Amino acid sequence: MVLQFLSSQSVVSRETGGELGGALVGEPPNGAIPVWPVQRIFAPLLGATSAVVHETWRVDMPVMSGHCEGIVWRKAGGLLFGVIELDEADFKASPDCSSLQAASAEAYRRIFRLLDTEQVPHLWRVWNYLAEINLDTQGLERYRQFNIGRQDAFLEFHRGATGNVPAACAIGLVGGPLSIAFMAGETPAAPVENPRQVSAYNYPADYGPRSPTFSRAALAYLPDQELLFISGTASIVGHQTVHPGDAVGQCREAMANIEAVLAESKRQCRSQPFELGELSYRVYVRQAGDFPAIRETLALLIGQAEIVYVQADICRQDLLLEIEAMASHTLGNR
Ligand code: 3EB
Repeated sequence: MVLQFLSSQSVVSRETGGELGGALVGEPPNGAIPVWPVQRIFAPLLGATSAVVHETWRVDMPVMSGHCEGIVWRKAGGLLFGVIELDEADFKASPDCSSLQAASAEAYRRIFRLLDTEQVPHLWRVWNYLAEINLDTQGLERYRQFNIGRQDAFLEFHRGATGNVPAACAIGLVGGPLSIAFMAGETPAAPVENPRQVSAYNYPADYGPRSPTFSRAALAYLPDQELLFISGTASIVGHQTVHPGDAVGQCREAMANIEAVLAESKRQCRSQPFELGELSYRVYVRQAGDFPAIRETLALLIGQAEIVYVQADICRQDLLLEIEAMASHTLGNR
């Protein structure tokens, strides 16, 4: 089986076969949205010629569809892609647990139950979006509330919250539900960490009562394919934000981090080493005004790569951008 990632600025809501899932980034579309699991990321695109980008994961074999506890999912060849959207208003807050924390824990519990049932236990990559990520409510920033709920669910399902955790991103939107998309497999992914950064799951308590549960990158395997998922990567060295207020400085530092992750992945990967120029990128920019300088900086560093720019909030108030990326290699097994 071959897994393909496609990005399109034209409408692709008609099924042509093999669609596993995807994302729709930009303005809410006028037309129909696909019937396969699609994460809706309503945030302005920057520098794009269309108002919306459709990203699709496709395989060359029949897919199975299902829905369970609010998760819409599809599965093929030992691979499962799903999307869950939860409305925080459906979760009751208590003095020691905000509705976002409760919704986050519940979303992950449902995901873990589904993965156990469908026998694709290994979470490879998770895409997390929440409204007002930097807002303080009940005395705690919402991103930190999300981190408590997420970690609780990992521990409750005996998955551990360090080491073998998925690649991820956690991004703030203006409004909308808690939205989580995930890709999981029958076989475990190999986590990759960044020697320039403290592993996020070991961040000190200055960044919240519970550490974020994600790895810097993951190498995942299909029989004939090696996938590299690089998590949201920001201008953090050690555990500290560097270049506050300097979007170009943050952009260069984030790319230095991605290069460090690539160098680490080189030591672990089974195919040819992954290189900067072959990755597909999604870049989240906090302030639209920083976009031209960031685009220029990245053009010098990575040239002609495929880059989708999105205006969105990052999980620390002082971070101005975050860059995630992925790529796939064929394995020469046969
Ligand atoms: C960082 O390195 C920046 O909480 O899932 C990047 C990727 C970040 C994933 C997450 C957070 C997450 O800490 C923020």
